Amino acid sequence: MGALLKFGALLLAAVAACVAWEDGDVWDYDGHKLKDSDFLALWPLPQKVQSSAVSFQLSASRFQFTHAEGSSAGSDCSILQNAFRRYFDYIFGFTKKDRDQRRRNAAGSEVLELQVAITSPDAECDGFPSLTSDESYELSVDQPSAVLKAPKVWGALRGLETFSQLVYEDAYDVIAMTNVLNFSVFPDFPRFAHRGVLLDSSRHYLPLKVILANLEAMAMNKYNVFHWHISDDQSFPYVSRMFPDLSQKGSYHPYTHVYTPADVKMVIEFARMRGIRVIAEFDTPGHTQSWGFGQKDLLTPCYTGSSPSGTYGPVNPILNTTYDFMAGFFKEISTVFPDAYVHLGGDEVDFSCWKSNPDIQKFMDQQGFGKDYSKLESFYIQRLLDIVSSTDKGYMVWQEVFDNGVKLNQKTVVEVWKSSELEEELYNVTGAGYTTILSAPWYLDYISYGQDWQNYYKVEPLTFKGTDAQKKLVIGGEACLWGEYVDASNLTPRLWPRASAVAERLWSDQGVRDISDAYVRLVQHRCRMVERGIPAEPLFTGYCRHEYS
Ligand code: CP6
Repeated sequence: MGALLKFGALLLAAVAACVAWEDGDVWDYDGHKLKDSDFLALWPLPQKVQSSAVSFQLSASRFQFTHAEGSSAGSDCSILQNAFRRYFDYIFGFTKKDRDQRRRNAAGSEVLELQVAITSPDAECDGFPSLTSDESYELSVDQPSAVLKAPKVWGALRGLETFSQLVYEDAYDVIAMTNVLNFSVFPDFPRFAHRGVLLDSSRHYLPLKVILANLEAMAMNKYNVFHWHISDDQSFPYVSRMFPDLSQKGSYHPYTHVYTPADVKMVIEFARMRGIRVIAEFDTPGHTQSWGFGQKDLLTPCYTGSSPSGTYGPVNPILNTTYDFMAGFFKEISTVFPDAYVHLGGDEVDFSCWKSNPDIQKFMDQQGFGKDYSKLESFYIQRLLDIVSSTDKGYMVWQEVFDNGVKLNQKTVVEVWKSSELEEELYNVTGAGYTTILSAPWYLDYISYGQDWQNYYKVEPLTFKGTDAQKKLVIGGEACLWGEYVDASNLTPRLWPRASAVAERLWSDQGVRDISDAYVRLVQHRCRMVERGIPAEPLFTGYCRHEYS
């Protein structure tokens, strides 16, 4: 890190007194020496950072975001227009009572605009982000114009976040609340393409407001996937047009604890504006108790001895009606959720109910499955995958689906969640040629005393043995916040800034792993989230200049 930055500093020799990241001095425009902690608050850290000793002023009354000449996006690009408004508010949020007239300094030290140039012919303004979206960007800060170049809007969004993180309040004049820029950042891009957060809206209903606030926080951390674990045993809050009884009877409350088609649309559009994909998970055949209330005969009746016990197990895999239902349901899902992938679950299937049911036993015999119930599970999943493939969607699955030997198509993403034999699993999944994402080390629903973010931060996804080709198949990871002990009252502070540690691991260079450097930046990043209205919990003792209120 240091060497790289010093090299960068040499390149910038034309600028007087260039400084390196760790040990240089930076001065503001009034000649005050700044402490590192006044400005070193980039999170996640860009691939390369070059700093110069020059800092600039910004003023709410003069600063503008503009479309650069020749950009393939203009003021009809809603993603950019929307982002300009958001970031203007974030940058100048604390200068509402704009005192900066008084602080106007000599000409030549103020950034008057950030010119945004989308450099490829198709900016993708009207598109949805995808696994292959280009999120790279280049930012150079100078006066009177800073320039942000990106091939696509997705990179521009990441660059706008970085730009906003370069702004800080001058530490030496608390009244004047001046914003200052003092960095040039050159090409930045993510290390991994899939950087997700899993939220669980089944164990507890999550109001729309909470989901949107967390999408906002995700964008601040350059996350790009919202894995929406929308249904599970406890409730089915998704309002299906084709099967309205699923939520009518399977949600915690049919009017107040559901996601209507309009709600779902809003989540998807809010996410799109921030370059975030929404991947819906409808977990089957296990984790489906709530589906049973609204869809007769979908679940397997369990038996005690020779009679039904009145309880139900996983989806019944031996009935044709099951597959007719799934075909209709996932056809709808494929039109409601625009992402190219849906998550089909497939985890933790409990075989005891299947074992108890005589019809299932008979079916097992007929199929020659013997006593191996994982073969029955595979039988179900295989048919489900064929159904979903016919809707032109790719799919993601939990690792058990791979472990059970189900034939998966080549673009399947296998999500590895078990921490025992994690490296072996990554080796096997990638050895079989499948892409994979990692969630095992990042179960944020686990809490403990102390700074557990450090454990998430220290994880290195590519330490498993395997060829370079295998390692390329690890396309990212997810921070999971399972919902058994989480609802609207505690979700956001439990997730942030702990998920920020994962975000840096997935975005920044492999070599970025200095815990004490991370600590200093993360403390400030957390305060920045707080200032932006996200109730992120503290890392340790201390204070923010603008506390949560
Ligand atoms: N719910 C679902 C869960 C979990 C999984 N699937 C889970 C399992 C173990 C732990 C945490 C969460 N709550 N549907 C496993 C992917 Cl430790």
